[in-house]
Amino acid sequence: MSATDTVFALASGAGRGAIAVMRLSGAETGAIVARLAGGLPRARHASLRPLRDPADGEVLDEALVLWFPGPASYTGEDSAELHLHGGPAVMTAVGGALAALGARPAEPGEFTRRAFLNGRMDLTAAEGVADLIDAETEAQRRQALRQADGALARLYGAWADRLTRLLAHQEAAIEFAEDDLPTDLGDRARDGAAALRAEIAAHLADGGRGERLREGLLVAILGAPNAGKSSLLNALAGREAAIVSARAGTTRDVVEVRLALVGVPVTLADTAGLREAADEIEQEGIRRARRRAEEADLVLAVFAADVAPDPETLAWVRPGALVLANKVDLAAAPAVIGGVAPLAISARTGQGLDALRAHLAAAATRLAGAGDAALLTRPRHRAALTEAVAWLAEAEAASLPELVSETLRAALRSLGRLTGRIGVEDILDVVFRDFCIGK
Ligand SMILES: Nc1nc2c(ncn2[C@@H]2O[C@H](COP(=O)(O)OP(=O)(O)OP(=O)(O)O)[C@@H](O)[C@H]2O)c(=O)[nH]1
Ligand SMILES: [Mg+2]
Repeated sequence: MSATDTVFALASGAGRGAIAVMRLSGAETGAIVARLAGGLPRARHASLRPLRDPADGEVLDEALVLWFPGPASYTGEDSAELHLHGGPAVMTAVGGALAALGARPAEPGEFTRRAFLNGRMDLTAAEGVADLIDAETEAQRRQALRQADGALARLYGAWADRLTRLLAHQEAAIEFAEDDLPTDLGDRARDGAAALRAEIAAHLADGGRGERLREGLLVAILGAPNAGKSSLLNALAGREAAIVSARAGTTRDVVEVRLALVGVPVTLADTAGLREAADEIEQEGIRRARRRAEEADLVLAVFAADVAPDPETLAWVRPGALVLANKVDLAAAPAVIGGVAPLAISARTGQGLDALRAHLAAAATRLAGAGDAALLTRPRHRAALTEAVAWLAEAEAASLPELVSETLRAALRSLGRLTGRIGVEDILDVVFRDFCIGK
């Protein structure tokens, strides 16, 4: 199986639909489409054609055929799209004909992989394409689209270019020490490394917002039995997702609902009421409640306004938690709970829920952003950039020119892994472009 095979795949979802898009890419695309559609249409123009079985000439479907000659195509190769009628039998028949004409079914992600291999996009943009397909909310869509469009590729590419130049200067200073080159090249490389390190460090100090937006936020509802946690979950979700009853200890397991808050995906987790439980199942439920709260980006600590605050929940009143006094239809909310002024709500009457939603929306924006900044979105990005920063710090501290060179090269490799670009040739290019060494 080679990367130069001509491949095909259904680009639209499986199942019945008005239209199904079959996509092809590879060197044989033109020949295969010409056989199937009785000639190639004009490049990048839609053309309605009968598709014929190569074996017996039977018409398989009337399709809109699009021909995208490489290299100005998504994959960089000759490619085509067949817009078929979206029935399973049509897709099977056309797939069979494509296979008979020498194409093979594509692997998952193979079109985008080819686009990367052919230099049409870097790794971060390819990840953006995957995220765009998975995006559930507005803010996620915005973030993924920016990344697919190359926002991170441009940022990291520009850093890699600067680093390549620094390295080239440093190497030139070593190699051609006797020649007629500026004498402060070494200092310039070190200063440049310091400036670049500060920029990358600032990019890393984003509070993990891009990663959180990609993953979604976890909000855990915690409180004593009967405080009204499940009632609150249902009120926020707008449906009866969790069982509510007057019996303390109703919820035994974690009950989760997915919501979108200001375009940020949020998993809201209702948990078992915290107390000294004798029952083994309830104990396990409480263990799970605590674990979920520890993982959460935000904890909603729920107290019932008509009973004294319980010590178990009070222990969770800490920075990052939102303190709620529920059941304010039964009793006035205390002025402070655990040193914090609680938000007064009633899951039953709906009082205070708009204010709570506003608080949650503000927290979501603060923790995850709105997807309109070029933020790193994956642990992989963070790891590579952290590594680059460490190498740059070493470059600044190094006294031997060869060591500066070596550490700059290591920093460049970290950035290169991030974007999937950068080889030694890039450095040679800069050396020979910036300095007219020899002829
Ligand atoms: N009056 C009033 N009753 C409420 C309110 N919220 C919940 N309740 C009632 O309080 C009781 C307990 O509610 P749940 O939502 O099951 O409480 P919980 O915190 O999930 O309880 P556990 O699952 O046992 O931990 C039920 O009878 C609810 O109807 C409220 O705002 N006002
Ligand atoms: Mg409950």
